[in-house]
Amino acid sequence: MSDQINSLRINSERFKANFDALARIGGTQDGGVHRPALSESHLKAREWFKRQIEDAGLQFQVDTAGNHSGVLKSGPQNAPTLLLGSHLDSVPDGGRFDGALGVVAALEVLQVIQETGISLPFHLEAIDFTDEEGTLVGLLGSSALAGKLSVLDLQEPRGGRDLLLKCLSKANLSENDLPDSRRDPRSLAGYLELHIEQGMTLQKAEAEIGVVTSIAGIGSYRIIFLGRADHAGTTPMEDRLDAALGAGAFTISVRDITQSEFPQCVTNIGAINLFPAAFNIVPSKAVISLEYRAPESGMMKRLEAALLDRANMAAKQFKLGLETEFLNEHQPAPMDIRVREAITIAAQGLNLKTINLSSGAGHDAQSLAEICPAGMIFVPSVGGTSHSPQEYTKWQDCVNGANVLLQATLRLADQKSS
Ligand code: HGY
Ligand code: MN
Ligand code: MN
Repeated sequence: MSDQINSLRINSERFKANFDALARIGGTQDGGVHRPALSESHLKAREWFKRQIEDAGLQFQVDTAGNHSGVLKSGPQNAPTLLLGSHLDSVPDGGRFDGALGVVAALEVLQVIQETGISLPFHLEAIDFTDEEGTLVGLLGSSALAGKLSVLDLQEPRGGRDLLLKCLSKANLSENDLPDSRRDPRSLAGYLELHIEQGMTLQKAEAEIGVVTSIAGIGSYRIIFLGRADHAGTTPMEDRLDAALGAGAFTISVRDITQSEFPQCVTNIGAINLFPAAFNIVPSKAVISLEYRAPESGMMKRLEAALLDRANMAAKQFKLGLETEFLNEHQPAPMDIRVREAITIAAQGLNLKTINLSSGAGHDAQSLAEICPAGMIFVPSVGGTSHSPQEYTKWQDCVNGANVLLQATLRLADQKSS
């Protein structure tokens, strides 16, 4: 590649101005953001993204899954498209870097390529995927684009069916049209995503860039223990059918079995809701939100079976009924070796230290990896903190990541042309 191309860098003032402007949309006191998928603040962030796209003279488009994009026709007429992007939605009271950094960096890369007028063997598209975080379904927009959204995903969504339908209609989307956002894999040259690591590996290794090797699979269940409502004052302890006991015993045993038998996996009980939820009533129902993650499908299946077995044991121990609702599962995804190479060479060209690492966090890249060559660039999270207002990445690391995204795009173009 020519020296002119090798020396191309992002416009860091514009990049920072855009990042800071976005962080103010749904911004919270302590420097985080609250932009749950299709909430008012998320829709405002999408409006902002659309304005940036149009002001930059890029072509705006939105598909039937609500994925918002800016397109730069940088290739020949029928060329495929290289997608660059991430997600503008956040977890409740989350951080301002998760997802947002990748979308703003993608926009910046398209603007630099547009300004320099370089022709590439593919078009470029900066994309914001709907509901990456699973407020509604999880990887909703990217699964739909990859043609992987199942009916079950929509019947038993993580956020509940009412919330899904309410939010879809607020965003003028309809569940029946979601699958129409599917892209023909032949129309895609690949997918690149810049993202914060959300862990400590880069910081511990004192590396500036992480080249992601694979993304963990994620499964979700609703686990329901059923007991009997009784008077909390007059019912002897030994006669109670207390759903809270089942939930408590299950919570502890989930942690125990994960650490003892599945050390490469993680599990999380993110919510326990008791009903009728009164001080003076023995809880008749406990509804648990369970998530489990594994680096490999076989291990994920074994972990799922072990967790359901523990739920049965907890129910038996306290003479409770048990209902288990499978919600959804995203398979572990290896990243494409040639995309990893492009990222590594790009980072080395910028004299940045890289390490290879797997991702415990889920990402839209794991949907895209099912239909095209996908890769991810990580930058360090200070203290590994994420999904929290304390999430922080040094600005120089953000600029490094965006420059690697730019240079990796150019290297993929080089690979494709040779
Ligand atoms: O939950 C995750 O791993 C991602 O942040 N959505
Ligand atoms: Mn994310
Ligand atoms: Mn996240």
